[in-house]
Amino acid sequence: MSDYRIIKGDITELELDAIVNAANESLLGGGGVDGTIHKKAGPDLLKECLSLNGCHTSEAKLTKGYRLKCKYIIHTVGPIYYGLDSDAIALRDCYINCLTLAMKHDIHSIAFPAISTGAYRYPSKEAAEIAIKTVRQFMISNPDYEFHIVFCCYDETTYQNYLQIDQNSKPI
Ligand code: AR6
Repeated sequence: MSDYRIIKGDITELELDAIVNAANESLLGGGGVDGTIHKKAGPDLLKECLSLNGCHTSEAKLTKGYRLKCKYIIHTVGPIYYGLDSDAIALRDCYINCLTLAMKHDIHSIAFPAISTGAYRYPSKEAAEIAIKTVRQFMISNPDYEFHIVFCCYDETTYQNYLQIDQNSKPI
C-alpha cells in the first residue's frame, strides 16, 4: 500500500531511497534547497551533475546521494511562476516525471520539497495543492507499485498549507 505524509524539516537530513532537488536548468547548484543539497552531498555530486547536460523545466534526472543519507537524488526543475496556466502543468509534470523516474530505478521512498515555492515564487497553497493531488493521482494510477512519499516542508507556513490542502482533499 502506498502512502504519503507531511513533515516539517530539512530534506537533506532524511534517510530515504531518494530526495528530490528543486534545481535550475544548469543542474550545477544554486541557493535554497539546491544549495544545501550540493553543500552536504559534497563535490562528487557536482562532478556527476556536470555529465548530465542540464535539465529542462519539468524534466527529472537521477544522481547518487553521495554524502547525504539518501541513496539517490532526483533533480527536477520547477517552473518560474508567471501566473500562466502552463505554470501549473509544468509543476504537475515535475512530480509525474520524478515518480516515473523513481519507478524505473526501483526507488520507493521519496521526499519532495515544495518545488518552485522559493526563488521561483510559486504561491505556496497552489503549489501544495498540485503536489498532493498529483502524487495521490499517480499512486491511484500505479496501484502495483509501492510509494512512500514524504512532503518535506521547510517552514511553518508551507507546513500548514500542506496540512490544510490535505485535509480538504480527503474523501469524507
Ligand atoms: N529542506 C526542505 N525544503 C527546503 C530546504 C531544505 N533544506 N531549503 C529550502 N527549502 P527553493 P525553487 C524550501 O528556492 O523555488 C535555487 O537557487 C524552501 O523554503 O529552494 O524551486 C535553484 O538553484 C521552499 O519552500 O527552490 C534554482 O535556481 C522550497 O524549498 C531555484 O532556487 C523551494 O525553494 C529554484 O527555485
